[in-house]
Amino acid sequence: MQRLVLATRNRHKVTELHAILAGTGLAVDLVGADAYPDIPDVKETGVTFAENALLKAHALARATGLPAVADDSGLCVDVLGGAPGIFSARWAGTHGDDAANLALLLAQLSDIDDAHRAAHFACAAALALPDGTERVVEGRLLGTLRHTPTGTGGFGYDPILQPLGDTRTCAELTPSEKNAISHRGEAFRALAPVVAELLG
Ligand code: ITT
Repeated sequence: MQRLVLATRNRHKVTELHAILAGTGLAVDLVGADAYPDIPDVKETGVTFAENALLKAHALARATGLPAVADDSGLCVDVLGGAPGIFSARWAGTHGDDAANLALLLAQLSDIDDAHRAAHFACAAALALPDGTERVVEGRLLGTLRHTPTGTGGFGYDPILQPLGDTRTCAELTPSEKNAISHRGEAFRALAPVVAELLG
């Protein structure tokens, strides 16, 4: 089975992507970047989700000699002009401090009423081959932001993003409910046929 390396050390993402790609019927052996501990982290110097996803995928494909997939994702808040956006993972200063990121965002939006709390999760998913071939696709999950965190599932900003048409937050959805509508689900379901075409 073709091995595909996934350019993330975020274990939540590895779990989500296993489930999403399994659901597409794509037969690949998906391994996280943790399987290659000597490979240095890539600086995310891009200014869009797509640029960063491609940077991460190319770096891993070059380093491993294997096809690599990467995603870059984040929360985009309308009233903040799309922020935190590509800075979502380190909005409060420390990369991956989900609790601090969420608390800072809620404090910034404390005076904003429900009519102006539209936001979306965005995800760019990239495939890079060792020969430099690249593809990138995107997905979104539209919603509104709650005033207080609710739910214990998921990660990151899930406890405050309520998807359009639902009364629950993403942190109250089951993993399969979230994958069915999520930005990452949409992006990776779009990437699956591209992977099948280029590696098939
Ligand atoms: P890698 O770079 O190692 O993949 P990361 O967590 O840093 O892991 P990103 O750079 O893509 O990933 O940053 C995404 C941030 O955006 C993440 O830390 C969350 O704060 C937020 N985010 C992305 N997708 C999310 C989701 O499905 N639910 C909640 N928050 C999400």
